[in-house]
Amino acid sequence: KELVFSGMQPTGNLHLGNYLGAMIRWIELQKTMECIYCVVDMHAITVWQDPADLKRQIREVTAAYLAAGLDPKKSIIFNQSQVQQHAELAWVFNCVARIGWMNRMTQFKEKAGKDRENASLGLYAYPSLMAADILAYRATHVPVGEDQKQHVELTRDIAQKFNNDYAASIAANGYGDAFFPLTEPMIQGPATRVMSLRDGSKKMSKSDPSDYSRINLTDDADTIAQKVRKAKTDPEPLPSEVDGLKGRPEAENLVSIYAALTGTTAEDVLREHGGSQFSGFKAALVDVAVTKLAPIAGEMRRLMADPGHIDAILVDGSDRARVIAAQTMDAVRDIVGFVRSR
Ligand code: AQP
Repeated sequence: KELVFSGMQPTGNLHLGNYLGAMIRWIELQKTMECIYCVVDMHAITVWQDPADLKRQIREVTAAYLAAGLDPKKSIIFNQSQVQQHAELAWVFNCVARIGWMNRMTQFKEKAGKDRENASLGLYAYPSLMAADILAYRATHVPVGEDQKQHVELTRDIAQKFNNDYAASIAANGYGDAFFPLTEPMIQGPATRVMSLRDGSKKMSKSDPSDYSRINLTDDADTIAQKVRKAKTDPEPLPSEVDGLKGRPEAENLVSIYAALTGTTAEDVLREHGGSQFSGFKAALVDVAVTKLAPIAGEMRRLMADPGHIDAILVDGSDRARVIAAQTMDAVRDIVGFVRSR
């Protein structure tokens, strides 16, 4: 059975990269597929989070999901820590995954930086928990931005090794040939890697110290306009063909953002704006960005005024998620050889 799973970390400052790289696709997918969208709070604490801030950020990410158009009646929306099977399955996967696999993860290298000895063990094991998030639901599709491709591939490696190592037990317990699916990453659309507005070689990120590097989902119209106006560009006008964007990462980034916001392609954008100076193109970009994002920010503010309502959605989503995850975990206990009384 096909099932979609994805999530975001409640680490503050949800930005245009999160929205265009992942969320915009999630909203489309919920129209035709069964979808589970998680606020991955256990991932968030792999780096220090102030407890009061974390609580607020969990509700803020949930509010962003809802404001952007995720429907809790259609999709399951919940926070990870309320479904304990994620942590349980992650432990089993820690014993399936190999240290050598983790050593190849580029996100760990980037996030741990030079002081690797001081990074949390959780940050190192992050991909194993992510595999558990996905496979607790035996999800077949994971819509993410380009930066998460390596982690979804690792999820497939873990699923494959589990299926191989336990093949005899999977069959003996009546679970067929393979227990876990080999999940597909869905990396689609014109903006799978949105770059920083200050530096076209760095991805737009929550943790960039410069707020001018990103457009936050909570930015008001004036702030969006200011950030777009200040965005780094080169002196040439826009090309009329996509080929002309080669070697011009900042121009390519703004064109991709425009295309993703308007549901078109870079070709379409250049057909309309090729030959324009950046001043004119940026003004058009501000218009489309404000049109798309201002209502989301407004709705987020409205939702954040009633945290009880957000919490109720998370409790309901967690209850629904737990039913599925518990079935998977019971089967995993049988397959691994744990004795269970219920
Ligand atoms: N710049 C981006 N372009 C496209 N997609 C992006 N995503 C993140 N940044 C971009 C996608 O957003 C989803 C959620 O990401 P996450 O919350 O798990 O954290 P992240 O990837 O670590 O996001 P950040 O903003 O880059 O956080 P920091 O600064 O803490 O590292 C994922 O689907 C991701 O691909």
